[in-house]
Amino acid sequence: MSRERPNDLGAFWLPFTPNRDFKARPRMLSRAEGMYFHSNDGRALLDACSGLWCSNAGHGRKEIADAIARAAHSLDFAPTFQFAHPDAFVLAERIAALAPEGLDHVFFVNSGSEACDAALKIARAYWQKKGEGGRFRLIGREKGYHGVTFAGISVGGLANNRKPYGPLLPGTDDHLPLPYDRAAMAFTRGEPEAGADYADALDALVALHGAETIAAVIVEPMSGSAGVFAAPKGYLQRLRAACDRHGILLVFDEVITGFGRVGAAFAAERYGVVPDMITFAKGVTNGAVPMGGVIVSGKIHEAFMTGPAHAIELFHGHTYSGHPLACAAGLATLDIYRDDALFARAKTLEKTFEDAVHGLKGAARVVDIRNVGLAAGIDIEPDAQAPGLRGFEAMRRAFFDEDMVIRVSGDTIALAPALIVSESEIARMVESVRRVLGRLG
Ligand code: PXG
Repeated sequence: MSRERPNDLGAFWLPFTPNRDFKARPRMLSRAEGMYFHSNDGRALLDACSGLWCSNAGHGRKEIADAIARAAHSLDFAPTFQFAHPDAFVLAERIAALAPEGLDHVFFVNSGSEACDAALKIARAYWQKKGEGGRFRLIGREKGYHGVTFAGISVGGLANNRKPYGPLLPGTDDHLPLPYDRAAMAFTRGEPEAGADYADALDALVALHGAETIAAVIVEPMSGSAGVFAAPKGYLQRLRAACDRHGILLVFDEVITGFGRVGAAFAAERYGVVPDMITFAKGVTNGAVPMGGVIVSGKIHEAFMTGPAHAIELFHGHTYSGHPLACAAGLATLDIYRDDALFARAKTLEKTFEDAVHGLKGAARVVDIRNVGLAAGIDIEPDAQAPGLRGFEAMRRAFFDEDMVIRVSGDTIALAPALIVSESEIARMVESVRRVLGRLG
């Protein structure tokens, strides 16, 4: 960190943050190590959400820092338009090896948003290549979060992210329902038993529009930002079958679920369902350098590898696609996941985590608790006059009273600790949340 201190906090416009409130009482982080952030007033803060669901191996991993430094000294930048560098190929291979068989090509970008945007563009371009350019519709899901590009918010289903920005992308008006019914599913542990038939909603959209107009369906195998909604048992299989019946591409947005969050390299592995594309970001570099990407099936990739050999097959990419520092961080991160067997550790800890968070049933104002892997959503009863206020207050109290960093979206608390979390840290997290809930207005 630079030693310079800001003179005032005016210049930086914080993302997804009430800026005026923040600047009145800042929550400033200055260092991070293991399960902890350190605030600039000297407190160690338990990080209950792996940064923003990204530092899955815990903070301050020396191997990653060293790899980034080596890369910065030896190859600070290399274009990947018409040129490349070896690490990008090695990392692509390593990522593809973690994905289900048949998903063996990786397109690099710099964030989860760009990953979703790229996947949706590849889907439309694929159908044009196949001579079925009439397939343009991109179908998302209610409460879905696929980042903040125009495509991402269009297939996304979070109203606040969409409303200020219309009109949105044509061909994205239809959304599948979130496979969740509070009356039937509140306080479910893990994947709900019932609800696979929510996937049948795709048949209704096909009946309405014709399959020949639909390019792809994009879903998070576990809705993260919406507040941790696990897919019901059999739901993703049924969605895969419906896509197959109608020739529609299926994209899993694994920006959160990838790299161990659900006890496997990808949710595709946990559920035994093979999508046509997987988007990833966050955990691929442990959050240490921005990076994202799309893992693409051989079938899709092959469709592009036609035409004259000198011609560009996909007019897409970024200055920083496959950036050397990101690739170095990615390789060091994947080594840690493998050497420390962190995906298996997440799986082993899942039950302990589940028992701990469901222990909050009956705590003040808790109206639902959901979990899968090392992720949990805890719904607080909203203040009828001010939705989101209690969630916001919970986050602030956790920080100032409990020395803990939690994520909230609206009135839902999200817990998603790094995969290195100890059982005692899980217990502490939950007890801190309990105290915070007890003190809410
Ligand atoms: N897809 C999914 C499933 C995500 O969760 C993105 C795409 C976009 O990634 P980028 O790198 O562009 O932010 C995300 C991001 C939260 C929270 O606490 C979630 C995200 C980001 C920040 C906060 O809900 N998810």
